[in-house]
Amino acid sequence: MKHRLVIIKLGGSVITFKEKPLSANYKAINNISSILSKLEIPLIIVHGGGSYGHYWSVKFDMHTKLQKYPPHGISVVHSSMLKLNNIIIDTLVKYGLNPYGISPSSFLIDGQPSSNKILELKKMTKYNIIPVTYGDAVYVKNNKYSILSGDVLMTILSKILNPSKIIFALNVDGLYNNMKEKKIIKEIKFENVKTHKNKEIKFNLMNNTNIDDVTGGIKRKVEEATKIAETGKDVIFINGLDSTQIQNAIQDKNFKGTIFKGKV
Ligand code: IP8
Repeated sequence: MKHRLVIIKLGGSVITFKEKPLSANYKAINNISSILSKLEIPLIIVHGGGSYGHYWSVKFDMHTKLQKYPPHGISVVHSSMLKLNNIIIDTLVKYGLNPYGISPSSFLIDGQPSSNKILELKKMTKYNIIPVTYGDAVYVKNNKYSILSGDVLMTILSKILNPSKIIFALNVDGLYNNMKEKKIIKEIKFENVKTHKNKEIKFNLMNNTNIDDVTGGIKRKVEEATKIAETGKDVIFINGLDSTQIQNAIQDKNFKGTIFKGKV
């Protein structure tokens, strides 16, 4: 097995039906697990909350802001994420893979990433384990919590682990030029987004947000991709409901989607 780490975020809209509370998309999870089982690649999976975590976060008015939240809300949001994580873990196991569910709280100290702990995740992949972490209600300190998005975890992990590939699997074919034409942008250059050279792209990317998403939908993904691209790494957006695209992206083949090119 070659040691080129891939980090993939399975969006909540891929692994759940977002409009139907507490409903996992087993077909999508099976397809993805099946594809991953053929690839033999060191892998870390991050997944979103979809109709599990987001559903309960909205109900208990919990969001990314660090503050005191109702204890029952914290408990229920976390418990729903454990359930979703377990569905993913069980499916990966069914396909012969070796996933290991990891709560983000186990590698954050006072809400801040612990490099030592995070480096352990990469070590685990060397011995054929697939760490599977997720967005969650995380304890920070002084009885304060926040909803941490899996998208933010992507930035944290990418900065520390230096992966060879960073992939966001969405429920659409990539990032759209705008919401009217819905043309997929094939390539975005960090420099263009950062310098506002291409104001239209930046504006449209930042404004196609799903309001039901407590962590910020596409806007958050673009923000995190920009942070990752700033470190010189490319970020790929593909449709996770089309598992062939996951395979193509991982295997350096032509894929349908958007590549957000890292800073040169
Ligand atoms: O879907 C959010 O993770 P995301 C997790 O990756 C919760 O933003 C608990 C809503």
